Amino acid sequence: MKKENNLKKPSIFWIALFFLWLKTVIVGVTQFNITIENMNQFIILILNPLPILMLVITFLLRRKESRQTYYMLVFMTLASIVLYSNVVYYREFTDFITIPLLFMGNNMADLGSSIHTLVKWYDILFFVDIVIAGVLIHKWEKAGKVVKYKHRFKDLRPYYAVIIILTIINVSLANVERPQLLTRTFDRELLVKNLGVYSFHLYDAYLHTASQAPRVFANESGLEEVNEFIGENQPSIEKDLYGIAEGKNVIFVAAESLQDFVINETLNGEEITPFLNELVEESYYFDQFYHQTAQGKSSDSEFLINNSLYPLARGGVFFSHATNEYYALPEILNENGYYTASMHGNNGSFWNRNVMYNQFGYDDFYTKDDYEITEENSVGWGLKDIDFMEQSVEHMLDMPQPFEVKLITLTNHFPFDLDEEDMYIDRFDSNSNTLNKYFPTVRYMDESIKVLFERLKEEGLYEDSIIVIYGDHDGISSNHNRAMGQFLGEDVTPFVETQLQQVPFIIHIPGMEGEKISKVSGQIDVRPTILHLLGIEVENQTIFGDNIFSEDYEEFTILRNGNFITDEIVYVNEVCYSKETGEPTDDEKCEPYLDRVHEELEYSDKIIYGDLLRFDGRNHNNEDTDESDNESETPDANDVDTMKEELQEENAS
Ligand code: GP9
Ligand code: MN
Repeated sequence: MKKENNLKKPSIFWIALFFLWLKTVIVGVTQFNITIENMNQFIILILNPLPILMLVITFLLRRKESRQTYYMLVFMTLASIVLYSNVVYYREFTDFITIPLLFMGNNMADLGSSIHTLVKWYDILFFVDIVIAGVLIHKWEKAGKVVKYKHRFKDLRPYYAVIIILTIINVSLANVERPQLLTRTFDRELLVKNLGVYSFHLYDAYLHTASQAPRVFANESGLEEVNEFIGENQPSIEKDLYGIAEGKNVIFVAAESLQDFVINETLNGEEITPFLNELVEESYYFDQFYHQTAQGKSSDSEFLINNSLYPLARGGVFFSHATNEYYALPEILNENGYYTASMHGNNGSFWNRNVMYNQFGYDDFYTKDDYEITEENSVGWGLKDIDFMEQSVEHMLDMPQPFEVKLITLTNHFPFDLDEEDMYIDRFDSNSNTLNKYFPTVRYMDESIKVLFERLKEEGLYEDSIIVIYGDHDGISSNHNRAMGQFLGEDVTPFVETQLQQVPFIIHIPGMEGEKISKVSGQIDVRPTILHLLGIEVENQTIFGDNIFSEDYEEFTILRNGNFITDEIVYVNEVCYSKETGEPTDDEKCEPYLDRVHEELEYSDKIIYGDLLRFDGRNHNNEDTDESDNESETPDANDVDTMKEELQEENAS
C-alpha cells in the first residue's frame, strides 16, 4: 500500500485529539476558574493542550496498526484520569497536583473521608468522550473510513512541524503574558494557565528530578551565602518581655483550619468563638498574622513554626526532605532542659510526621495509639478535640517539666463533620455547604480550647505554662468566595482574599494582661518570638523570622505564593493594593520589595534542597543515625520512659 500522508483523512489521530483537546479546554474554563482577560490569553488557552497531546498521539501512531485503537483509548483514559484528579484536588485546595504530593500515599488514603464530598455523580461526564470515541472508531473502521497504518517517522514530519510551530507560538505568547513564567514555579495557577495542565505535569516532573540534585553539589559556602543574605540573624530584643516566661512549659495548640475572621464575630447573634474572644482580652493577640503554608498544609505550618524557614512551593517538605538536618525548636528546647513532644489523635505517619519529627528532635510523639479512641468520641477525621484535650492533659501529668508540647487539633477539618450533640451554634445559610458547616466546628474547637484551659487549671499545670495558639492555615478556600462574601457583607476581591489568609496567633501568659498587637507578621516569626519570651538566645542560627515584640521588627510578611503584605500595601498576583482603600494603587509602592521576596524564598528553598543545615557546625542529636534508621524511627515507649527518667534526674540535679 502506498504510504500516503493522511493528515486530512479521518483517523484515530484526529478523533483522540479532538475529544481530549475539547475536554481539556472546557475543563480549564469551567473547573479551574481560568479567567480570560484578553485575546492573547484566549489563544493560549486554546493552544496549550495541543502540542503535548499531538506528540503523544503521533508516538502511538508508530505502534502496530492492530493495537493503535487500543493504545489510543488507553491514552485517552489516562489523560482523563490526570485531568479529573486535578479537578477533584482543585475543588478542595484551589491548586494542582504535584509529583511530591503523589508520594504522600498515607495522606491520600486518609483523605478518604473528605473525598466523597468532592466527587459528584455527574463527574462521569469527564469520561463519556472515551466511550463516544471508541464507538465512533469502531463504526468508521467497519465502514472502511478510518485510515490506520504503522507510521514511519518520515510520514509524521508534517505533524512534528505543526507541533513545533504550535509550541513556539504558545511559549512566545505565554512569555508576553507572564515573563519569567518558568522560574516563578510557586505560582502553579499561572503555569497551568499558560502551559496547560499536561505540560505543567511534565514540567513538574522535571522540577522534581532537578530538585534532587542540589544536595549532592552543596557545601558550606551555600550556607554562608544564605547567612550573608539574612545578615545579622539574631532576633532583636525587647527588654520588657525578654525571658518573661523563662522555664515555663510551652503548650502549643495548632488550631486546625482556624482563620482570623471568626474572632469577635457573631453568627445569628451568637459568638462563634466565645472562649477565644475572652482569651484574646487577656493575652498577646496578633491580629495581623498570616499563615504562610502551601501544599503541605498542617505540616507546612509545623515546619514554619519549628524552623522559621519557608516550606516548599510544591509538595510537602515533610515528605520530600524529611531526612535533612534541621536545627528545630524542639532540639533547641531539649538543649535548654525541656522535654518535648507532639500530640495528635491521628496516624503517626500522616504527613510523614513520624520521620520528620526525628530530625526536629522531639523526644516523643503521642499518636492515636496513645489515645483511647472509640466510636462515640470520634467524628470526621478521628478523635474529637474535647476528648483529645482531656486525654492530652492526662499525658502531660506524666511528663517531666518544663515541657514543650504541641497539641494538633483535628475536628475543625474539612469537610467539617460534627455530631448533633456537639453543635453549639447553627450552621450558616449560603450556597456553600462547606462554609455553612465550618462555623459549628469552629465553635466546637473553641469549646475544646476552653476545656484545655479548665483541665490545666484543675491539674495545677496552668500557672507554670504559657499557651500558644495559632491557626495552621485557611479552612475555606477561594472556591467559596461567593458564600464568604455573603457572610462578610462585601465582595471577596483578591485583596480581601489575601486578608482572609490571616489566622489567629495568641500567646497567653498566666498572670499577664497581654495586649492586641497589630503588626503584620507570620508563622515564620513564631519561633524567635517564643524563644525571646523564654529568654533563650540561639547562636549562629539560620532563620527568616524575627521577634514580633521587638521595636526593630519590620512589618513585611511574604506568603509562600510570592504575594506579600506590609503595613501599607498588599501585593497579590502582581497587583499592588493599598491597604487603606483596598483598591489597586501605584506599582511603585510594591516595586522595592519584589526582589527581596524572590530572593528570600529562593534562599530558604536552597537550604532545604541543598540540606545546608548539615554544614552549620552543630552536632545535631541525630547525626549518628544513618539514613536507613531514620526511615522508621520514632522513639518507642521504653526508650521514652528511660529518657524521661534521665531528664527528670537531670532537671532535679
Ligand atoms: C492530619 C491533620 C490535617 O494529621 O494534621 O492535615 P491537613 O489536611 O490540615 O494538612
Ligand atoms: Mn491543617
